[in-house]
Amino acid sequence: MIIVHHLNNSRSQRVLWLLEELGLDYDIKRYQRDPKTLLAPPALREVHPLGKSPVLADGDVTLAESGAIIEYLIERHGNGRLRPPAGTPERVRYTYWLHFAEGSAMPPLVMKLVFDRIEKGPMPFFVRPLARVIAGRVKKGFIEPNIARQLDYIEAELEQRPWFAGADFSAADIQMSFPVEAAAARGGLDARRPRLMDWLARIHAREPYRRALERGGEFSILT
Ligand SMILES: N[C@@H](CCC(=O)N[C@@H](CS)C(=O)NCC(=O)O)C(=O)O
Repeated sequence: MIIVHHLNNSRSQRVLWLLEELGLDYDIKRYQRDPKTLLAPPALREVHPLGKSPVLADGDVTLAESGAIIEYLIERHGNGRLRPPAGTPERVRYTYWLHFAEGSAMPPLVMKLVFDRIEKGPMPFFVRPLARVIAGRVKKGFIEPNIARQLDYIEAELEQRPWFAGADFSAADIQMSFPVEAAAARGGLDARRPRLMDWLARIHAREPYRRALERGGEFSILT
């Protein structure tokens, strides 16, 4: 039996969605974020030393890192589904977006979350003005321009094809869902980028996406 070690409001939602798309049986082992720190509970470190979610267990395989989990599930249980054939331009794009999601798209979005919290979070009153100035400069000078450039780029790509790899929905769309949802929640993605908004509406309308939400429980992107 496949087991997903699933943290509320986290990237492991993508793994549930892929499992629903593939119609596979699985169990969920649930973990709750600490309400103050938002970190995963120490119990997750008993499953994988880094204590992050998702972690997948399938027989004697225990695997972390959502991109690796997606590649593993597609290879082991996909039977050719949700991945374009090798040697095609679609496959090259599939691989690219599968890596882009965590390698390029997420870092500035995580920085946005951290620096927003520095700006708003509790701290001694005498440090607050300085912390706000520094956070504001890093956001304006580095984080926000990077997010905007990435969103413009993705928007332009989606003008050329309906799904990330090409004409067909693939697991690359599943992997890209977290950064796009995170950009909508915290990075300024809105109707000014209509292709991205349309892509979001299309993934939200998929039956397996909805089923994964029902099984996974609470899912909202941290802001
Ligand atoms: N690149 C990793 C990131 C894993 C990660 O940072 N997961 C977050 C949830 S979205 C987490 O476990 N956060 C809780 C913590 O760091 O304690 C992946 O794609 O799986």
